[in-house]
Amino acid sequence: MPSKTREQAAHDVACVLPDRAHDLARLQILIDDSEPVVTVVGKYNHGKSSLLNELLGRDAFAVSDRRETVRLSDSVHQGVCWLDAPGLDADVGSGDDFEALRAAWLKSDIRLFVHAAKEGELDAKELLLLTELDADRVRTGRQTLFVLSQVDQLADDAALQKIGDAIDRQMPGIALNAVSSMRHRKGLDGGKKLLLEKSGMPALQAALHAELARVPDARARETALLFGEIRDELQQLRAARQTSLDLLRKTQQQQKQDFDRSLAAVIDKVSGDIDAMLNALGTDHAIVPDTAKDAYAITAGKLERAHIQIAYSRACIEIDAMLAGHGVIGLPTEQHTAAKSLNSVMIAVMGVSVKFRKDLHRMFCEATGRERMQREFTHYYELSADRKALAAQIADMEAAIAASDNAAAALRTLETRA
Ligand SMILES: Nc1nc2c(ncn2[C@@H]2O[C@H](COP(=O)(O)OP(=O)(O)O)[C@@H](O)[C@H]2O)c(=O)[nH]1
Ligand SMILES: [Mg+2]
Repeated sequence: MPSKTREQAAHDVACVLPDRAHDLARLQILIDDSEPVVTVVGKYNHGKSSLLNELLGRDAFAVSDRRETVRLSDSVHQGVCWLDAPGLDADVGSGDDFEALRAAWLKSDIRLFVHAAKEGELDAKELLLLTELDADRVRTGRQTLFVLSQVDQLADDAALQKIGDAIDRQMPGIALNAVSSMRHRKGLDGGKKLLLEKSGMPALQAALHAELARVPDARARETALLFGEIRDELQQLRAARQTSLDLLRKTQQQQKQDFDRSLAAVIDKVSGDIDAMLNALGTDHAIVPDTAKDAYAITAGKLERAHIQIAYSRACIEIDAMLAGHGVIGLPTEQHTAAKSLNSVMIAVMGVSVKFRKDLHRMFCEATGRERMQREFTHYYELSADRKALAAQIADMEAAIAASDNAAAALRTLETRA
């Protein structure tokens, strides 16, 4: 598959599972299936670069007493890619070193953990890394060979024994692979077989070759493992998202049903009240205008208007309380006017005009009037902040599920072409 398509597919999966970005990068390397990669890890100046040069049989990597290896450098030799990584104690917080370490970690099939003999036992940082590497071996099958380097710097075999014992107490059962790059080089240059043997390098080389032979199997296993883990995680996430969506939709439906019912009930109730009030009235005095001499007098017209107005207010208050209970409080912002007191759903639906008998009758006692209230309050209900937020949540969840499906398809693309 073109690497562009593959990158896009890996990206689609990582969008949904950002924590898997590293695994996906590793999978792409595994799919590439290039030469097995051997990486050195360990602290700086412990002889990592020298060791690689001896294993390769040529000076491919820079050896120095100073901090040398910052960038990752590689050399392909006899079907193996050798990677020289910066020292563990490199300033991992800063760009190059960190990138190089990350790349080394990502690419390597086999790690050579190098520890200089003269340093004695492992320090906390080395122990931690070795433990992590071991956990990674258990998970992905990638191997780490421990290498006790620069053993020529020890006084005698007793000193070597002592350090070996100390390290064994720290990492029980660990194979030491004691080597000296210096002896190996001298042995080669001088044609001294015994020195070559004593360098420990042939034994390490044999151990390494055995591990290299296992790389194809290990890679197949790791590929299957990573695909399996990611597939499972995608499925679980998809299922969890579907459950959330179902729940949100159910809530949305339930809320709407409750609202419809409450609204119908309150309209029934206030319509009944208004109907009873209107039926109990006698002659309509409200439309008889008051004259100037009635300014301070109580007239039948004023009483009638007050009576009607109070009944109407009561009905409005009951509806308003029901609406507030369902989160219908203000108007949607795009409907706001400069007069703040008018920005309410009650006013938008009921208007501000003074109501007379025929108005109340039309609004509350005729089917069309009640249907209009039901329809318009429902309209504002759906525009209320909570309802809109819920609708937005549902839309987000639907998008998340679509992304999950997209990721699952992308993973299958990666898997079938792997
Ligand atoms: N005596 C001795 N010195 C070594 C050996 N291997 C490396 N060195 C020296 O240790 C220093 C650091 O080596 P290098 O390979 O650059 O270490 P790195 O920083 O871990 O890559 C250099 O001066 C090397 O010459 C060895 O086996 N014996
Ligand atoms: Mg180096």
